[in-house]
Amino acid sequence: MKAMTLKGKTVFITGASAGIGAATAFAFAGEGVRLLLAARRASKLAEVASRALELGASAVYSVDLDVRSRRAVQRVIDELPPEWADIDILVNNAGLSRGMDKLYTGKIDDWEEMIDTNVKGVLYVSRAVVPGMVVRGRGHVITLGSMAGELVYPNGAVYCASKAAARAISDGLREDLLGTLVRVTSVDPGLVETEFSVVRFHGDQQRADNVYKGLTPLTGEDIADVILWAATRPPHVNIARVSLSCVNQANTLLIHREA
Ligand code: NDP
Ligand code: 8X3
Repeated sequence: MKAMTLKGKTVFITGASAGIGAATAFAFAGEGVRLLLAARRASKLAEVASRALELGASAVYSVDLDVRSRRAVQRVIDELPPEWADIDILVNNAGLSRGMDKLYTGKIDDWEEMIDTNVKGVLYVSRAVVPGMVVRGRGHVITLGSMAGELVYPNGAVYCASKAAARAISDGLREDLLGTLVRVTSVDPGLVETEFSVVRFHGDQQRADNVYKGLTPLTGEDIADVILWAATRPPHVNIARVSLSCVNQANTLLIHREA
């Protein structure tokens, strides 16, 4: 069977203002989709929107959204203009890590932010969007998990737990959607150089750069490529999970760095 064409489909990407989300917006734009983009930084989102239009998106609608707010998520979905309401593909990408601390001395505010964004945010957005997909009899939910959800690393227990939860949510959603034509995919990367580590270390660029020192990390474009590939498989094919890393990384604990 032939790959699916996405022209004219409505693709909703959370966390589209930077990194993997922005790269995914650009990759989908090249397919002529209609892009619904969400994040908190409206000015960054506007830059992504205008580049996406240059790259071929047939239309872009941007929303200022904090996925941690259950009410805001529901309001944004409920108040979409009718021509944007039928979401074909949801990319649950908004997410972050905060800090690297031993669990027993960790900052509870950091924990709350990670769990509220990476777990509850994915749940709120999926809960608001998926019922429409079920009614329309088609759809695809693609969620960013992580290699961190497969193997816990020291000082990262809460981030790793949030990504293990994201994976469980994808697996459960796939089971609960059985009998519908809605597909569910978890994309689980290793180290990707984006704003991720700068955010984790609260703006400490030097510390963030050290995360990728001596290796060639994945890029946002590498992940966007996988997301687009999963979305364009023939309609009877469901890519359940893709785990990928740069060649310098075997898992979260085993990384080769050149001196
Ligand atoms: P970036 O920091 O570059 O981008 C994160 C995006 O998420 C930004 O657009 C940010 O937008 C958005 N975001 C964060 N919090 C919220 C919120 N509360 N509401 C709405 N949007 C939010 O990181 P990445 O692109 O690397 O991360 C994207 C996803 O990929 C995350 O889920 C991350 O866990 C996952 N991932 C990343 C890996 C990596 O090594 N980089 C590896 C594996 C998975 P804004 O601040 O404008 O709201
Ligand atoms: C991000 C990858 O290994 O920095 O999910 O946690 S890692």
